[in-house]
Amino acid sequence: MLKFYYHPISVNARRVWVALLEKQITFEPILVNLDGDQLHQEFTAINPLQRIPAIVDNEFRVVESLAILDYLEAKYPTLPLMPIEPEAIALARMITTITVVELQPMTLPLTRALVGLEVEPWKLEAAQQRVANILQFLEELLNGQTYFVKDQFTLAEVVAGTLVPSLPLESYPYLKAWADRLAQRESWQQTVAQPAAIEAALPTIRKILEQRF
Ligand SMILES: N[C@@H](CCC(=O)N[C@@H](CS)C(=O)NCC(=O)O)C(=O)O
Repeated sequence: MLKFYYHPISVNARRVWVALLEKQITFEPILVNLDGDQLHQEFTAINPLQRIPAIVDNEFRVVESLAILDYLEAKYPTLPLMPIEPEAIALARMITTITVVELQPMTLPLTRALVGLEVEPWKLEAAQQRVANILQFLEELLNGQTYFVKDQFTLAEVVAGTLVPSLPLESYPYLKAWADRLAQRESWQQTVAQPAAIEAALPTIRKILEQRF
């Protein structure tokens, strides 16, 4: 059975978790405690970069959340999460890439501030500006539709929808309605980080943010 290495507060792992549930793939979840398990030899053998998520499917190992999503899509094509029209593929890829490459790094200074770590004011302000800029672009792309690719639920939702809803969306009514819609899905409800889990992981989150970002 496919093994899924994760932690319940990890945004990077959650996008894979949601995809596994949406595609109804049977899997064995394996919790990796981020306070050190990721550095142990057993997990390092699976991911030498010592990060979750990772999967092992029939002895085949994949790391990096976007690569895992691509693998799952190709290997388990029923209940597809990627469109087939060129324009729709480009749009879905644009959203997933913007989320991971542009938006996610900009949320790090905001998270640092949220958990009480020092952030230089100019860095915080620049990150807030950039986040606002990206959310405005996503708002325009969504343009009141049910999903980014019209009425088709795709990886755009899986990837953006597991990060964007954690940001303040009062100024973005389309994104807010979309986030509320996603929150109704079973896959979102099953994978949402519980306040107790977040609270328990706060020291670990602080440590990782202090050491790496
Ligand atoms: N680019 C990677 C990022 C993975 C990543 O940063 N994972 C975090 C959890 S959200 C992690 O494992 N951190 C452990 C550490 O930094 O020691 C992906 O998309 O899979």
